Amino acid sequence: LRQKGCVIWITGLSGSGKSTLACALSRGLHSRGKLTYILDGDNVRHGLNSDLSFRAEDRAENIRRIGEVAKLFADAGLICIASLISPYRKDRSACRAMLPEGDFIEVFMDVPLQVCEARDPKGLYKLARAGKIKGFTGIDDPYEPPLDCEIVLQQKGPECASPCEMAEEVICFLEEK
Ligand code: GGZ
Repeated sequence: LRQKGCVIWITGLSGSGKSTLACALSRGLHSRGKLTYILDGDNVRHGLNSDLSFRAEDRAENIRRIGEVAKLFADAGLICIASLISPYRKDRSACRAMLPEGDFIEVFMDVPLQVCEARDPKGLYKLARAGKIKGFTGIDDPYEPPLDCEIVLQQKGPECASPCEMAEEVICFLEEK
């Protein structure tokens, strides 16, 4: 029995929790007997996309390649979870257009810049503020939030959802479809 593939595309700022959600989501889906594969921007940039910088054209190419690979996984019947900043709307919509209607589920990690910057897990915001990294998303490079994505996960108030709870919300969406 073949499961139907799709792409879950997680977009948001650095430090917004994309990779954490991707892992929680993958675990939740595995426990329901689903096959998944995670394509994480930061990881893919070490291999397949190691030739790409963070200039706008290179970000576009990073996103295009990950979109194409995600489509291959979805064609093979897997639930492919792509987690990358993917800051520009036009690049995300180009990936959406690669897939049949309904097979691209865009999830926006709606976390304010101040929260991401306070977390700063890798110290990159600090470097960006000091001018040691140029063109850092949210600091001196734009992030265009989705206007019409399938799921928005907010982490604004003090009672924000855990990664597991957010993963369950995404899984509920998939089950309803
Ligand atoms: C944004 C950068 C940059 C710049 C290095 N801008 O939080 P991280 O560290 O682990 O994840 C970020 C990762 C972003 O790669 P993506 O492939 O997701 O980006 S994009 O979709 O825009 O192509 C961050 C690190 O790389 N990083 N320099 N200038 N993030």
